[in-house]
Amino acid sequence: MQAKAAIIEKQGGEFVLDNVELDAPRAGELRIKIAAAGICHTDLSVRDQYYPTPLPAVLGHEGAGWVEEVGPGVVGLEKGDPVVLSFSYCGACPTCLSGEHAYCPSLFPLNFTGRRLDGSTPVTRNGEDVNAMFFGQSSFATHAIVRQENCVKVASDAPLELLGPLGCGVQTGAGAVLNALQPKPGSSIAIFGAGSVGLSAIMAAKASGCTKIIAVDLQADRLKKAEKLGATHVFDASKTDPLEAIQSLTGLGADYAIDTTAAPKVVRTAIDAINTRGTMAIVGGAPLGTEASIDLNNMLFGRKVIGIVEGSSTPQIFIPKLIDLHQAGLFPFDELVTYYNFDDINKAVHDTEKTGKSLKAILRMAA
Ligand code: CXF
Ligand code: ZN
Repeated sequence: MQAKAAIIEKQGGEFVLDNVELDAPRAGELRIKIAAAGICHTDLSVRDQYYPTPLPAVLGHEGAGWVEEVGPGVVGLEKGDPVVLSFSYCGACPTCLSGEHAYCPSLFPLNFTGRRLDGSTPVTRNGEDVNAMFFGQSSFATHAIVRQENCVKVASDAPLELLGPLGCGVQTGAGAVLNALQPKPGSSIAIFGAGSVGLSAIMAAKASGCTKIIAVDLQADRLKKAEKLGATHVFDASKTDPLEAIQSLTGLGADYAIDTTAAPKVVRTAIDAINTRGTMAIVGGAPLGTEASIDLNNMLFGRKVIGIVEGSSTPQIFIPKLIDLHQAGLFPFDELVTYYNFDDINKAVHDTEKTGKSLKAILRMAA
């Protein structure tokens, strides 16, 4: 069938809207009519080729929509079902079978090669292959072929247009706290970067009963939002030394720190900002090969540095929980969102990267 897709043609280029042809879903796949899709920083990292997904490609990995066609062998999903789309995992390896789907060793081939594992792509333009299956979904399009592992079925009255970002950015921040770090009530946590991932972590820290929730950023409006969503203390790193400020506030350092910036200097500060036996988590994706320094003696005293991908989530379990938390008023992630029409994708990117007007842009395909 024909679909409209936003294609990155060349490194650093704008999205180009064009008509493409979608194959029928193969075994284990579905065709989804996309309602809306969020823009995540990783889409822009791939545009810039910090990750080597080949171009031209259809990106987009925070989609939500309705099942339109079900391929052979798909279990538990039917035509018309509303779904949130998340990352792809194999579902069959020991890591997946032990419930650690975010750490599937096939995560890179399934999410970043722009192809199915057999090298094929379901998207063509004028008879030429276009790379797709980005995060198993390529949802910057009116329709997408996805793997069943990507799909999280949601209630028929769920606010579908809002939910796409739960599939990546929001679950990355919230899951780092709720699934991976699991801070005890009364803990202190410092969150570096108050973008959509950091703000999701802040809301989750509040929901977990953390009593010192420290946000560090360079932009006053983001810090204001951080305060609104649960930060108890905010530091503008362009005006205040965040390390000194965190040490003086906590005495011995924070129990937990999360870096969402993937900037080596910030990562180093976040490690230095934790107490002995504290844990610092890296959740942001840096260009391949990026390195950061550590103070070896500091590490001797029981400090831990861990990487957390996609909030250590099993999307089919965690996303419904986030929806419940949202409905209970405990996770107001709608506060992050600005909506755009699909045709305005380049404006949405501009507002995300250049003006800071948008914390989490959502493109409406069905409008
Ligand atoms: C990505 C970061 C790079 C590894 C896969 C997950 N996170 C969100 O887009
Ligand atoms: Zn993402």
